[in-house]
Amino acid sequence: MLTFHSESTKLRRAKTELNEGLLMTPFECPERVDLVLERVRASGLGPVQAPTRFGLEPVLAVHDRDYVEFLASCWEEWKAAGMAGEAIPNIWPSRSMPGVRIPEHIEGRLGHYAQTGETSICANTFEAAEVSKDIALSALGHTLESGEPSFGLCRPPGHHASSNQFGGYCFFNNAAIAAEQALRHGHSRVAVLDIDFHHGNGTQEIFYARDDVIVVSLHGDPLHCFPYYLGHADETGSGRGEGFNVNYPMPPGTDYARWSAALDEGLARIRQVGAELLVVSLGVDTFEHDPISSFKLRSDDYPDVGRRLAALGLPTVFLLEGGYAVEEIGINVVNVLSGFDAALARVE
Ligand code: OKP
Ligand code: ZN
Repeated sequence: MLTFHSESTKLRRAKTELNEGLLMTPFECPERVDLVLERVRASGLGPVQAPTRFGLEPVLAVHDRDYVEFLASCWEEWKAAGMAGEAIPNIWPSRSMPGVRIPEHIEGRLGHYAQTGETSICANTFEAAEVSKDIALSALGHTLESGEPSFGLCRPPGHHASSNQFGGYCFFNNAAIAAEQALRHGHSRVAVLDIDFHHGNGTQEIFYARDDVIVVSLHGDPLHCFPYYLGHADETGSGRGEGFNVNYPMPPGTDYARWSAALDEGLARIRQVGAELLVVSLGVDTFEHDPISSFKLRSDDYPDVGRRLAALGLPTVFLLEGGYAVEEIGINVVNVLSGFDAALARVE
């Protein structure tokens, strides 16, 4: 399997994440990329290639222009306003303020475009997000051309980013951008399968009213887990999108037996609707030792995840999302990918 990677994903190195009432060093750190890459190389998964540049047009196909412009200038505006630290959102228009307007001050605009308060914007956040989506689009391009699977070593991740808000370490929704681009290249139905521990609320929002992209997400129950407010089983899509959003919320402590049964159901649904291409939002924060999640998957479970995905028989693009047990992130990611490859080899 071909891996797409760029050192430029590491340009974002935020100093702060608001977690458990403390400003901490972010879990979503550049070292994650090094450790996955190291394991890709050591395992002989396949060649590593640099992404090509696609510009902002494919981004604007899923994100609002004013949101993209905000991300592009946020850090400069924040510094120009004389702020001492990183751009940490701390004020939002609330439900009790109907008809709010977007303010001019960067602090107010930051809150307007933020879902959550843990994610700081710092120098080069926009540049890293651009490279991350270029990696996703390059991986997609390779799979569209060759039919072969590919892996985009994306960072920052994307699945929480909605059409007009960042949050949960995500700025551009890499999986949504890739899925939309696959449609523009002639596919009529694409599946996004999100196996990150956290619900892919951004991906859900972007495609909620559509039937050309089916979104299937397995995640911690939003009654107990971030991002809390979306991801319930009865969120099934709207209008023509009814039935094309499929959520499998599962309780803290979920093990591989339960999780893989949900995976099989999700894969059956993807097969049933005739999806032609699979985009996998690949988070390995389902791992038993992940510091911010609560599922119980073991490193040895991940090759079987890859095998089950391969059995779908679809052209497949893997895009990295979460995974914060950095010691094991490389092993867990590459276990999925090599399990997938090994199953393909058996079919050929
Ligand atoms: C991003 B991705 C836990 C708080 C969670 C943010 C998590 C973002 C996850 N106490 N904070 O989906 O891996
Ligand atoms: Zn996650």
